[in-house]
Amino acid sequence: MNSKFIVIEGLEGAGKTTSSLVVANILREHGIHDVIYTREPGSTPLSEKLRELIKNDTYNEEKITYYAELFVVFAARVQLVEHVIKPALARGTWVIGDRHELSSRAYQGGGREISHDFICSLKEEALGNFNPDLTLYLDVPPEISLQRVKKRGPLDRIEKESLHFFTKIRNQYLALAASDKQIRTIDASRSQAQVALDIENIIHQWLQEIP
Ligand code: Z5A
Repeated sequence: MNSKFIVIEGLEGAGKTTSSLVVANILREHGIHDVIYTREPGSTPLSEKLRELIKNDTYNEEKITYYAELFVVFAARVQLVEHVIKPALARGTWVIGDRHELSSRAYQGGGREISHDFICSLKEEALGNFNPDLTLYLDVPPEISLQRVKKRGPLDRIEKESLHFFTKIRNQYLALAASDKQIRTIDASRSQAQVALDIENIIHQWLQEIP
């Protein structure tokens, strides 16, 4: 079987980091041990710098514009895909990604209301037909996601946005997931054990279906 790119998506605190370990365990049960983890924005030296820039909110009151935000997350993604993900897949390593392009369509498209067509054309131009093989979307109401994040410590620039902003993002995630069979939606407002069980079932079944 060729190596694959599996992405985990969702609002902050949805459980993406926790779930990537669950995915790796299931792959291991299937004899797949050669796995790397990525996070977006991040996971290359330059992309990690861009991550710091996008999460920070102190630029002497200079606001990051919505388009600047979109271009920064895309710049980080292109670096990651070209320097890490594609080479990994080419040498037979599986990749588990904490966020990918669906995040831009949800946050910058749904949250910031940048045109979906524009984001798709940017993606086509920068990454062509490179896409994840499977996306697990962890669906959680923003009220719950923000509660979990607040327990963790100080909020970053994006986490300080309003509930309305995160509601728009969630609605966009749900709409995009409903229209794409490659995206599987999981109710992540339940316990970690229940979420893990769903992930297990989805991955087991998906692996059987791979030709
Ligand atoms: N961003 C963007 O705007 N556009 C883009 O294209 C991309 C990103 C790629 C990345 O931040 C930010 O960049 C993000 C979107 C934006 N901004 N915001 N806000 P990040 O990587 O730092 O944050 P994150 O991706 O949202 O990760 P996170 O906050 O670490 O959340 P998580 O990985 O989904 O959750 P977790 O760490 O696994 O769990 C969080 C806590 O909840 C932890 O204490 C767990 O024990 C607990 N948890 C997890 N699952 C459960 C369940 N089921 N029940 C109870 N408690 C749970």
